[in-house]
Amino acid sequence: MSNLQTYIKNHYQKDLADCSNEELYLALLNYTKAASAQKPVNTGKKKLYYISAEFLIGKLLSNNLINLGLYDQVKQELADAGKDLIAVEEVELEPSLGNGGLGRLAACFLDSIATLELNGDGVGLNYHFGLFQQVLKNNEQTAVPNFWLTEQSWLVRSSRSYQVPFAHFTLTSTLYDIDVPGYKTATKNRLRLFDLDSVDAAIIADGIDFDKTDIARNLTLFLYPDDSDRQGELLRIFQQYFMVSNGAQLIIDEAIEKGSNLHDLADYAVIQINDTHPSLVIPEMIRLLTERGLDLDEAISIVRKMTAYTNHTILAEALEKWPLDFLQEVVPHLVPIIEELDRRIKESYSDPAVQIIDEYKRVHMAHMDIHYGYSVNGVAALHTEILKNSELKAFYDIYPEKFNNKTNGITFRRWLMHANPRLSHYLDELLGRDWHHDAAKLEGLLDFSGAADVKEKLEQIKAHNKRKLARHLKEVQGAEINPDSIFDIQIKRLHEYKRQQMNALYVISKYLDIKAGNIPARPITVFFGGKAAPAYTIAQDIIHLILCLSEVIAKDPEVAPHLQVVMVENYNVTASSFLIAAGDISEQISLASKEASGTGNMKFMLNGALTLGTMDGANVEIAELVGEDNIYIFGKDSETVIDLYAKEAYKSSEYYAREAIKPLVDFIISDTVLAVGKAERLERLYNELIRKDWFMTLLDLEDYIAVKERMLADYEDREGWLEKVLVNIAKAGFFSSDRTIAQYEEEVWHLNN
Ligand code: 26Q
Repeated sequence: MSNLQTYIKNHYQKDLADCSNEELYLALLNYTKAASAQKPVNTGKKKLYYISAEFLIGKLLSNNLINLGLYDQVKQELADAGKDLIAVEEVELEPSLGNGGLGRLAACFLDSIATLELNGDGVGLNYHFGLFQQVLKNNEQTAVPNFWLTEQSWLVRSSRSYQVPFAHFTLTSTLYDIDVPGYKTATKNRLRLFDLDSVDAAIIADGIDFDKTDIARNLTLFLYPDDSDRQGELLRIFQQYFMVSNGAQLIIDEAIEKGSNLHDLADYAVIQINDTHPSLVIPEMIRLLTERGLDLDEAISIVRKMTAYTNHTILAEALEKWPLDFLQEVVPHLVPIIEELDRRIKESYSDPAVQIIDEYKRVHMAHMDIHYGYSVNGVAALHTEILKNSELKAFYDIYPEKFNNKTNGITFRRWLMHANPRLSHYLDELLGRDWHHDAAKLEGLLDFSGAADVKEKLEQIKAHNKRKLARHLKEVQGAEINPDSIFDIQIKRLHEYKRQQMNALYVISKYLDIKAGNIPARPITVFFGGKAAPAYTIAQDIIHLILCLSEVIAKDPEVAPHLQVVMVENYNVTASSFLIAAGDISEQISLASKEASGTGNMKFMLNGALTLGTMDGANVEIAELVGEDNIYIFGKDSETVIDLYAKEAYKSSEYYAREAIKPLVDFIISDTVLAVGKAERLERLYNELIRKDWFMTLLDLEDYIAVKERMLADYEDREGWLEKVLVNIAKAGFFSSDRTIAQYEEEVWHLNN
């Protein structure tokens, strides 16, 4: 590849130094695409199709440059011409093709699959607006369409196109590809995103509302925020079927192109079903195979040999159960197949818990996946144990051999090299570069335990990243942040089980403490970031409370110098890179048993933040790795919580009555907060907490406050704190998604053997 300067001269007849950042971005986009176009795609016989409704890939320019080995050269060339790669990066719009953890996981996995040179593509949908953009106004969230598709982009329109039959019409798809270059590999993979040429943004009315019945014009307009309204559900089925029918046709075509006779399809393809959103691929693949002449028994047995399912949740409301009526309305040709799959199960098993179609005629998508796939995995050790012992016990009893754990991971290319270049370079200096390909090598950092110069450097790097975040937030939302304060960060989708409301109650307790004259040793900045599904009222109310507290505190001269609350607007992958590198305290405070894994917890650990968390999801594994001295654990454990649910024994009113808790909860509806907020929202949240509190906020609140206070006190022992930071970074290697993907290959996919 010629250098960038020459490329720009040849293609744009201009000097690099004379280009605007916009021109440089487009030049770099095409330069990078050209570089990856030169790489051949992986060609192994067997191929993985990672089907997912979400791929939260984030901006791609820098990461692709890193993976292509061009980053340092390009950065230097730009700098020589007085240009800044960071400023050029800002021109790129972030694709918002995901909601949160599950979508980001899929993106990290694509990076690792390519890096390990495994033959595997992502398959999904090309949403024109993706997830909504969050605008904070009057202390509330509003949702507006997030425009990200530009005329020139990473998408490459392919010539592949399929017919997808629905009840009353057939749609013709177009396939777009995005290259996924591995980290310094000879080969690449692709993200295959299906779309419809007829989609038309003109049908968007107000905000993110649109005519949900005009399928040909709306099918790939938006990604669904996780709890959709009733009429939206039909559209969700349209989207899911469109995704999997295209995916199944692609799989069959590519296998035939490589010589498959379809009887041997399972030697050519394996499908990973990312949560139940792509589950209709099972009946669709069976339909397509029988249409092509295979008999039903054989089609079922082939599909069973080639599909594997990942579960990401135990929350009942997030497990998809589609009314058979809905499927009849959208994809009637799948209904007899699903009924037959269900009939076979009912013939063998009498337990209603394992039925595919239940007594209310609802189709349990996860049940179909477990019966008709060969592998079921959870995403962290604790989560998989809960699936086996309670949530999916009836299935584990039938198919113990199908169950396996794959603890999630994150790609260190984005979450260390790109998000935190200073730390990344410093680790190179101390340890060499072996960790780039073998993350376990980070353990070498333990050799520097106790080294004062290393700790000092880690401190400097964190301070730099804190200033960088402060500058960024000043620029994008005008926030004035004290970079010398402790950065306490909770960034993730808004959900009651994640308990942002508990953190807000801590803020109240700190506020009242300061008002009472107890000044903290050092100022604290509490950052929140996250979107709430527009139809999820209580989550909106929690955002409202956070924003009100932020205003109350900012306007109180007694408190403002010591405490600040910042709600980061439109939290997304781009924002998270800044936040992750700058965190001191990583808030991972879900109700034990409810967070399947979490991946933000891993990102913070890798970047030298200490975890304040419950024994939930992957926090449990972090705790095991770093040891109890290097993590701050509080709250009831999962067994206790599961037991409380089983016995219906948790009464929030009993906790509310406690002396330490009542004033905090009451403050939500105090005159102070009501003066800046909406009574309806604040009262609803207050009532929810004292009457129901389904996710047991008040159960863990006192312990949370006590442990957080201990953590803040420990922060003042800088030597001691930085020792813990060092141990956390050293032990983070386990959470590389390269490790996770190697395990999927070894235990589930078997692409190379
Ligand atoms: C369901 C039905 C209808 C419409 C939407 C949905 C829907 C959409 C998105 C249901 C769930 C999701 C997303 C789930 C998710 O992000 N789960 C997270 O997955 C991470 C990766 O495994 C875990 O780390 C998190 O613990 C888990 O919450």
